[in-house]
Amino acid sequence: TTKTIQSALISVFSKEGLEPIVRLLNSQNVTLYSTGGTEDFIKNLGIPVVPVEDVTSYPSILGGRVKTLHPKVFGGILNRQDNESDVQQMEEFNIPQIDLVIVDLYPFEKTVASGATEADIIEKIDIGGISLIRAAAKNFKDTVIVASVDDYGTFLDLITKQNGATTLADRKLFASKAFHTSSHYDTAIFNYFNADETIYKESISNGQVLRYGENPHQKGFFFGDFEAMFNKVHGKELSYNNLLDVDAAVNLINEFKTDGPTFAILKHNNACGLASRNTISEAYNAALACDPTSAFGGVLISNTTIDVATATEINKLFCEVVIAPAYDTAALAILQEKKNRIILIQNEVSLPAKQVRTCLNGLLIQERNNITDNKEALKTVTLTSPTEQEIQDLIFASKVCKNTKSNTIVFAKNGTLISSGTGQTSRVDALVQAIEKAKNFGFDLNGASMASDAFFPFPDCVEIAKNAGITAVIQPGGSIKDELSINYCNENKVAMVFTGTRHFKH
Ligand code: 93A
Repeated sequence: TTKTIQSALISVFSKEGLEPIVRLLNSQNVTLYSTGGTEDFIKNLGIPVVPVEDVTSYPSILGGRVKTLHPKVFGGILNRQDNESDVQQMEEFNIPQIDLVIVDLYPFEKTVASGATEADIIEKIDIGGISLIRAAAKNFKDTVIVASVDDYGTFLDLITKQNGATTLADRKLFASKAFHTSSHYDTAIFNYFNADETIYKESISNGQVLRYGENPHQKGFFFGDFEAMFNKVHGKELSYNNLLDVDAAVNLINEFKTDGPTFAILKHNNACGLASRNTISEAYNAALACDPTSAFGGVLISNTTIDVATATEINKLFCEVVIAPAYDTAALAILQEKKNRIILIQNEVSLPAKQVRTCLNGLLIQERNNITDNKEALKTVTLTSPTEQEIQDLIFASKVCKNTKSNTIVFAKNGTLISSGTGQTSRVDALVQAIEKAKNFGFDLNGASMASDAFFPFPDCVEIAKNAGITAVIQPGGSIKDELSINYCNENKVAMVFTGTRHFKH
């Protein structure tokens, strides 16, 4: 698979940086073919070069629009050296082998940016060059393609070091870079033609048209395969906000796949109720008790089949969406009594590994947060260790934390979400909000566990938490002032564990 370059076709708009390459190729006895301006440049260096016209027996025609577009050129690039009939046709049609192609395309983007006229811009749409690039890249098994001035340095180093030879891996890497160049080039042309976004508007309407966006005055679309993830068995169309809540619900319940029966209630993408119990109806009742006010109009999700007892309880609540892996037949009949209630069966489909959102005039892309804190990852940093129950509650609270908008503080006890502070601009505000909510709904925080999505910059949070009754704390750790929080916990017999993993969610 290692091949030595014996012939090259060079056709570059900018001649900058080309000289050392041409000199090296010449010193390695490579036959050079070239187009008009590039040919002059090489000749002026005193290096022998064959005009491409000698290969095609055609002059450059139509004002240069057709120079290299010829079977003898493309045959030389695209022939498969291990294909008998290709080899035979090369001979039959007297096609010269081309091992290396170097192209620098017409500067389309620069021309657009210069404010040139449409006619000038159109002339700068490279046809032959882009075809040379795509042909050589396609045939990377036999051909080397250098499609950008940016790759000259790498190419020079490579053929110097390997004495004119390339490996299959080298050629494939250059091919990948070449398709990057060609796709970028065609995208720029598309963007120029689609300046008024007509095609973008057309293609967006291929998405699922939603009744509206986040608010009634905003248009909204969904792009995705909803049917692959859910079987909708009842209810009205899902709205933009329903979809966001369903997304949050699925992400949250995924954390409790291996736990016992677990039920969650979400509002505005955050959990306002969550509990794990021996039965799903107990879990539902405990989840609802967390914050029955917020649960009104919420999205409900279960990790277990919904039975009649649970459906009967759910039916007393006004809720937008119910999601579960399955429903007992009689339970489904009960839930279907409310005409608009959306009922979804969640299929076992994994979510994409990457998350995308718009940012300024572009996109932000990140890997999904795949770390779920577990017992093994916990490091006790205080003299007091958490009890077995507290360890379970700490992990439970941390899983909620990970799926709640930052800054957040989550309280949990005996497999139940007690309260949380969500989306606050300060951690202390989140903590105070959580304490207030717990009190409002009649919870006793004594012996409860606390999770924080990020470290405590000051010891104020542990102090306020301890005074509210918290006995165990989970947090990533990593503040330069960790020691102050640890000292406070030690003096007040609070257990604290570090996870080393931050769970911001913005
Ligand atoms: O007008 S083209 O699309 N027609 C062609 O057949 C063709 N072949 C190479 N432009 C073509 N090229 C481009 O010419 C190359 O991509 C390069 O940008 C330029 C090199 O021309 P010259 O060697 O005459 O300076």
